[in-house]
Amino acid sequence: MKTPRTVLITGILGQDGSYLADHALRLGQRVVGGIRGELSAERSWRLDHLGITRHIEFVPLDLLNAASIDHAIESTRPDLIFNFAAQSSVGDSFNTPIATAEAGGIGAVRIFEKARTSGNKIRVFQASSSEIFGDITDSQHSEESFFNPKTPYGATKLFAHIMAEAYRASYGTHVSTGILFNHESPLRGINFVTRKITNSLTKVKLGLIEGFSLGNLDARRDWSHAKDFVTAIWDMLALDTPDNFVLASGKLTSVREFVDLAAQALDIELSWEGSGQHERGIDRRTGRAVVTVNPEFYRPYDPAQPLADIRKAQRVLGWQPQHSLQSLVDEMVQFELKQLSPQ
Ligand code: G4F
Repeated sequence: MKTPRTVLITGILGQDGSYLADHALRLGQRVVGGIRGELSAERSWRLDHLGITRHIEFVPLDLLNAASIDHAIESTRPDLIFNFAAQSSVGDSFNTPIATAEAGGIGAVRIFEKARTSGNKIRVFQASSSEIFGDITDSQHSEESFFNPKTPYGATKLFAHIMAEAYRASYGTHVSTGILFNHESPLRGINFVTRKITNSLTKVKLGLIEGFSLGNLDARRDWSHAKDFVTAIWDMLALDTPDNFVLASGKLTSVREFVDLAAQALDIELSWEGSGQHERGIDRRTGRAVVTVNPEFYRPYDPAQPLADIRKAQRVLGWQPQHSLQSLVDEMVQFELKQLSPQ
């Protein structure tokens, strides 16, 4: 592959787009961020935190608007496109199935189509998701497993995933996908459970709130550091043959266990009492219930996450994650303490 010069990132204001931009800049690439709407300090906080905003060129790009995609690609002539833009919350997808499908499904195909017809031999990365597996009971899930999504988000991601394969098979388009299990960091949105926990528990520690509520504490997820994923994602587009890769840690942890890890990092002694909607996490030092369950945060459908088989990414990409779950939680908690502590 010729050395890439121009990298176009959709969703550059999100967690994955920001870390990928940082990675590409460190490698000396020209980074273009496709953004919908105006850039503001409120929206660029992740890039600002990484100190890279001024090194990025921004171009208007709206996945709902084919003309804006055409213009973004024609005017910047990328060698590589990383498509992270989507409505990325599974929970929100229950309330916004059409918007979720339009941006995450048809929007992805618009990117593939422009990459195909531009004649520039553009390589594309498409962010797929472990939600495409749905409820399946195979012991481990790989790129070859059966897909059976049941959420609007999972169904949308599967459509884009299969379209990526169709573009490869039908047109020879260089589209790779990452079947991404949960990946977190201090740059995670507060609407996702890990960041909600580290942020809320830090506020409890600092006396800013008395407690907070969660939904399904028994839900188990495979949580990795988002930084570990972007290195693998970058390497995917260096392969001569496009392909699909599962990225994960291979270990499942419950939401309750994640709360425990965050509590330990904050030196809060937590014990659990009760069950179901009446379960509570008690601060043993104060006797206060700092975590309660609120059914408002339950989902209409919350498929169990399967165990991931990451051997292909390890074998083909030589990928080895660098962060443990404990180090991820510690980093997230340190970030919250820095943001929330009085100056
Ligand atoms: O953090 P979550 O909202 O992430 P979710 O739904 O697993 O989706 C994330 O990972 C997917 C890959 O596997 C991505 F495709 C997707 O874009 C996103 O990055 O929820 C994790 C679990 C769920 O089971 C949820 O029911 O946590 C449970 N949970 C319990 N209480 C909660 C809460 N989730 C949220 N967001 N808020 C709660 O209060």
